[in-house]
Amino acid sequence: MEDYEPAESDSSRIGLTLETYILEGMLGRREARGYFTSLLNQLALAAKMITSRVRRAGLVNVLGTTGDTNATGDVVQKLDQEAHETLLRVLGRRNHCAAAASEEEEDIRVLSTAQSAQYLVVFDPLDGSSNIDVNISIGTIFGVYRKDHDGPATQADFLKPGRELQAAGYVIYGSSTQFVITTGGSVHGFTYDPSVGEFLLSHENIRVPVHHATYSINEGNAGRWAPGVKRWNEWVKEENPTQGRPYSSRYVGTLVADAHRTLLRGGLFAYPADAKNPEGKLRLLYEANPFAFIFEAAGGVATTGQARILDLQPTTLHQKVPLILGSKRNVAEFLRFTDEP
Ligand code: P6P
Repeated sequence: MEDYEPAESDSSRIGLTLETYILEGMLGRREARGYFTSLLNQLALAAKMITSRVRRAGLVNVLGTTGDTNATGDVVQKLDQEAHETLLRVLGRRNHCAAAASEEEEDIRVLSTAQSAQYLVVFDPLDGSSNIDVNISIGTIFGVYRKDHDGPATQADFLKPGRELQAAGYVIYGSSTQFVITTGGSVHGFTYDPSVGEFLLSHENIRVPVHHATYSINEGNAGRWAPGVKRWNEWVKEENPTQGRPYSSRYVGTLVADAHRTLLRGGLFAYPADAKNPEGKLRLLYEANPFAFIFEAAGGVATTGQARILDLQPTTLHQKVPLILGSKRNVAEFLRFTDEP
């Protein structure tokens, strides 16, 4: 990952469009290159197109499922498929993206063999799609790698540790649509203004608070957790006002929503391994790695409980991984229990 100058927070920049922020290299890149800049703007365009469909989901007949299941066995919602196809179509237009790996497809999709196609994109087109029909926040997650050889992209090109990401981000389709992105130096949030059709800078240089008395985990899995996770879960709920416990529990069931809240407010999100999901449930390439890259850039931590997420060497496109994500002190509290024999 190249050395970046973290962007200073400058209120005069609030309201700048995402496109301007990228074009003027304000994501903290020393040498913003045309191809990379264009690729990020293509991702922003795809986000606008998906936003317009998500916002009308209740009105246009796109709710419900296609009847298919995707590469990872999840039931495909119509909007999943639309978001997937939108991202592939937009990324395939400018010959800067050589190939994409999506949650919705078993293998990679080669998009260009042009010399200018120097990047690879991983994405979950619509995370939390089971929440679409009940109007709960959903999101898109993406990561950008550089293709480091000539010739067509192959699946092996995507099996890079997350620390080699060049950019990562997500879009949350919530009470407003927000686009959060980092190229490694600092993390910035842009809020969509439908009246002008632009993402406007609203959260410059996001930093994860060092601690917050909130935890986010599906406690319905408690009976399947390892003993250390169970002990941590009891500790956060103990009545101990002098130590600020019990913590508050917040769980949406959409990774993008739970991670976004944790990024802005602090605390801890955990989807640990359990007896039913011994490798965890979340996907390394297009869920855990992009969020790990974002959280570390914002001063947070992302671990499996045993290893730094960004150091993991992927072996398959859709492999699962336990994910513990959040504020430094909250993650340290969690590991204190799970590191015990
Ligand atoms: P559970 C949504 O289906 C998802 O992939 C993530 O967005 C979310 O964090 C997780 O699964 C929720 O899983 O088992 O708590 O419903």
